[in-house]
Amino acid sequence: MRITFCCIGTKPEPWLAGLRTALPGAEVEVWQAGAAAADHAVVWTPPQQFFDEQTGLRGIFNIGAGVDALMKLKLPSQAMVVRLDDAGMSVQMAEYVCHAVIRHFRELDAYEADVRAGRWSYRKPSERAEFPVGVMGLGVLGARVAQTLTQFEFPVMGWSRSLKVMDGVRSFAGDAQFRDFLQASRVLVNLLPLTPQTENIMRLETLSLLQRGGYIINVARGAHLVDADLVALIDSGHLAGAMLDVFRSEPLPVEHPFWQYPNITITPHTSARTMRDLSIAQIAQKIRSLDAGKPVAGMVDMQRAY
Ligand code: NDP
Ligand code: OXD
Repeated sequence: MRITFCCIGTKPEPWLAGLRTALPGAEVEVWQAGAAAADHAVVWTPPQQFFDEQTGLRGIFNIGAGVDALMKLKLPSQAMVVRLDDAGMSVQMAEYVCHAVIRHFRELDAYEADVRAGRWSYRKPSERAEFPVGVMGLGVLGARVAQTLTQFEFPVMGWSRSLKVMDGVRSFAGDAQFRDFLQASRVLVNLLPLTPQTENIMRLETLSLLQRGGYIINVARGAHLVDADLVALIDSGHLAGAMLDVFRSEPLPVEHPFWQYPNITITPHTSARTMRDLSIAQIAQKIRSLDAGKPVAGMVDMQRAY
């Protein structure tokens, strides 16, 4: 079996070594233009040339959960596209989002500023009931985040394409219930895949439906959010602020207003990192299952684009 590795921005050696150990007998090499045809590919944001040359692939294994970059390319039609399915990311996402919600709810930035200014001051505690959190996307990551948030006794809501049944989480589904979901939320967490249906989903018209004092946590993709609309709603006082991990252009350009904007906290696409060893083990297992004709978790539905 031949596996080709084409992960832009990723140091290949440890992945090659890990895949070779996990799949003894497989030939695993970094892709170069003109390389021999492979059976499977391990990829992250590969160029179109990669797929133009590697037309016989049976499996394309993405070393991330989001496949939006792949969906922009023309892929070999017979190849199965498989994404990472948690692989250590859901716990990180739960940590990051709970941190963001609690930091905002407990006014920890304001306390920090007070302390730095030498002030020993108290703020009136907020009521949890007044901070309903809505999670967009109740898939592998969103479900874990929503469940973890219930531990802190926030009212938690979730929105997805299909209705979910989750303890302590009020579920909304489909376009028909989107408005009700937004109106019931004050803090909005985005964990949707980026697809033609979800691009620009956080814009003036939708974010205006959040309860006053709303707060945005975007950990999915930058193109879900219309940046200027977020700024306008913070300026108008409708939104209190945002914590953003993902951006339309990454790294965030130096001149972008988010770097310095009051009440917007940014992090460099780090909310849930790909864990190499767990990912290698998962991909190796998926390759074995695919080759044995067994079901593979995390198979991308090309019609839905996630
Ligand atoms: P999943 O595919 O498991 O979950 C996607 C969820 O979104 C599902 O609940 C799905 O609904 C819902 N959904 C999709 N389209 C729509 C729609 N049009 N309307 C309503 N709901 C919709 O993905 P993951 O949870 O694994 O990952 C989510 C995203 O997180 C990734 O696509 C990626 O962009 C981002 N990500 C970001 C990282 C970071 O470091 N910032 C790291 C990892 C991922 P249903 O359940 O009904 O199908
Ligand atoms: C992913 C990511 O999609 O890292 O896994 O953003």
